[in-house]
Amino acid sequence: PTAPSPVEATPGPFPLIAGKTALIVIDMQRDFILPGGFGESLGNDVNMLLKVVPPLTDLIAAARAAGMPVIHTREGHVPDLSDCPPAKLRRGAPSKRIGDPGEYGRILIRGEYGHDIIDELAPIDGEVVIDKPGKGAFYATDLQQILTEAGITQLLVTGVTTEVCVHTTTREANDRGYECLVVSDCVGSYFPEFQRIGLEMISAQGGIFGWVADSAAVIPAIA
Ligand code: TIU
Repeated sequence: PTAPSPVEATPGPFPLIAGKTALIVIDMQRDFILPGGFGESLGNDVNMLLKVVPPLTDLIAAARAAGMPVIHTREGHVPDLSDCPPAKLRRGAPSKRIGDPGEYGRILIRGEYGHDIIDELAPIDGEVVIDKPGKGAFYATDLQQILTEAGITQLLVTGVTTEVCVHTTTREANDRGYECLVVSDCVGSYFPEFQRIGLEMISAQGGIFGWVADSAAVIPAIA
């Protein structure tokens, strides 16, 4: 670990420490991002998420070049749905429910094409992929243990969606003592107003559960 390189962030500088920071990429899965997947079956316009891909591609490349760990997550369930609470299965009125056949295989089921990460952001050899049944990346996963063993205390948080899995994971991480910077152009929501307010909620009240900065501010600090 070297001295912190401060990132210009809201509500104030984020002390990024090389060797103690990981980049987490949440749920950049075909089922959320491509037409015909779970996201669209919920009634959402998936185009809203596609704009995250170019800046996130650059951020992941910068992290890899700097030797910063990149950790990917995927939301989904085992084929018999035994890890999916009935309440989650019944929720809402999607045109297709979790486990139903979709355009890319069974919706949000591990091992199906739609459950996997989009080609542009595919993990490379050696990167951790966390399969999670919930919205948060800590619930019912090994993430905390993996971070502890790697000596990680700070997270750069990216992925989709801002107000659901990104928020849940950032809140869970904050409660566990991690300092989290959410990268504003590398997180996406189906709802523009949730994107804006979701980011404001993180850094309000003096950074109540995190910091926010864009990739242009983060990339020079990790290079
Ligand atoms: N990954 C994630 O955010 N899961 C969701 O279900 N998000 C929605 O916004 N629906």
